[in-house]
Amino acid sequence: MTEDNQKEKLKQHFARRVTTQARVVLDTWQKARESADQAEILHRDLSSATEKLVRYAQRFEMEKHAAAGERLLEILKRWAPESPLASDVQDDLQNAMDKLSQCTLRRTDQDLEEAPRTYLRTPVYVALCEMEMAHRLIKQLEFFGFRAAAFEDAESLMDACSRHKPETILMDVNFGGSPLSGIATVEALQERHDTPIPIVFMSDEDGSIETRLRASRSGGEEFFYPSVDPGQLIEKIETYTHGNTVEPYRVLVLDDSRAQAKFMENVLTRAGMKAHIITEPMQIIRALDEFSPEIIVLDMYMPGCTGMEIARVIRQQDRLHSVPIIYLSAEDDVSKQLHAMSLGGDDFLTKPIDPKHLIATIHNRGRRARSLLALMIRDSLTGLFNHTHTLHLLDQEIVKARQRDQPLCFAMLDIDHFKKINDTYGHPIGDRVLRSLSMFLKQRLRKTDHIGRYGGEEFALILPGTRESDAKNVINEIRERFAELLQPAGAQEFNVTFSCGVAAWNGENAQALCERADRALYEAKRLGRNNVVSAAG
Ligand code: GH3
Ligand code: MG
Repeated sequence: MTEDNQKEKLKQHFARRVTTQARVVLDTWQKARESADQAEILHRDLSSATEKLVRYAQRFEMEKHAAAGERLLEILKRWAPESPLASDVQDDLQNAMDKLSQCTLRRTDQDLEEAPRTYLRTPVYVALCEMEMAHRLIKQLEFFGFRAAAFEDAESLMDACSRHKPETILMDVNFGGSPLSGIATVEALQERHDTPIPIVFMSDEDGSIETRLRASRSGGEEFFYPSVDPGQLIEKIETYTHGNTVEPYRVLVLDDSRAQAKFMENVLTRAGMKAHIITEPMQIIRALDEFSPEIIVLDMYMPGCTGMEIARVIRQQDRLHSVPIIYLSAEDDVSKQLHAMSLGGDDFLTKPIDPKHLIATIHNRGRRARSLLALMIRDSLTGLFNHTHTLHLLDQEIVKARQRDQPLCFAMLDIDHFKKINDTYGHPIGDRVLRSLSMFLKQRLRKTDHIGRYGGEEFALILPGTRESDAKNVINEIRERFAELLQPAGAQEFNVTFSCGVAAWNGENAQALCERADRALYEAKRLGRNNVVSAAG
């Protein structure tokens, strides 16, 4: 081993120690939040764990971890041991923890194995009459990267909720022991929060309309009767925990009046949207390419050309066919408005614009456009990108990788002996397996990665900015964890594995890259399945 090699190995070894300690800190924080001895745990355990983290991080020169740890210590010192935890201190602590978990999440060679994705999520609370079932479910949830906790009685659940609002609660209608006592607990809980907690109700005994109504009124988003298998429940829980992260709408505004454009930018930004403003019609093509807007707002009359002419040009491009176009003008002649709409517009707003009206229109159009787009580019069973869109994304990522001179990996993944799963347990269970793998991948890959359903039981991963060894490590970890996951099928359970071929981009086009990944996948199958194989160069 060369000296450099040795140094690198040592560095990795120590880096792991820092990330492990960071994990202990995050763990202690979570434990404290759910415990009645919160203050004591924070003062005693959290302080000492953090001190250790800072010491390690300084010694091994991991500045980000050191800074995050120091910030934590500062906050802890500010807070006197005998006083209760004030909400501003609690917020500061949470922010510092978020920072810490972010630096722990960074996917470098060193902390790849440690990445504790789960800490970024708020918990799912499980309130079922049968503790055994609750614990089984929690185990499954944890496999998917959720943090979950079970409760024995209404009191401890209420207590935990007041300390940490959960993302969702899975609730037995009769939780607590008597008929409908679960719903009563939820009613009491919701009164304490400004925004209701989404609840997934289940019942073995009572599916009557009266009960369903009462459950729904108390914030019940789902009602399972008679009770369901864990796979289905987890899928629902996934919906409620992911729906919250809505990306801001990207709105492109073309208006030749600088003042009007500025006003629009202000209104849109304040409403939490991403606005890109241009005042020169000839910049439109470039803005479309670079900003890829989801909604376009066009002024009707500009020097040189009209908004309607611009709309026609936009509509001539296939990929922009479904992007909503909203016209903006002082025009109040209805027949002219209708004419403008017939040329590819979706809405017409007259100046002066009422900001509320503008925002409402953009929201409505944007939401609809997103759901239409999702139908076009996503696979309906798994919600992943479909084959065509995956290839389109791969083309785009190749262009970016070339521009930025960055690595890029493409992986093909195929479930092992899937036909047998269908034959043994039936097609619906097969479908459930496909969804469970797709959720698993979504949970464990970065936001910047793209996941596609390439074919029946074949998935494709595009991993920008990733070297082959990193890609292989990440996928291998996913493979091992997925293989441990128990797939429920009625009273039975089974395990599923997948094989994968990874190819690092070497300057070739998308087709050649796919072919290499495909050959590596074939090789992975040939070598006995349940493994990840790198493509030949
Ligand atoms: P190998 O380990 O070699 O990949 O074997 P395999 O059985 O997974 O591969 P094979 O290509 O023989 O079978 C794939 C099966 O996947 C056949 C097809 O019926 C099934 N399949 C494809 N799409 C779907 C789907 O959407 N849902 C379900 N349930 N099954 C599907
Ligand atoms: Mg297969």
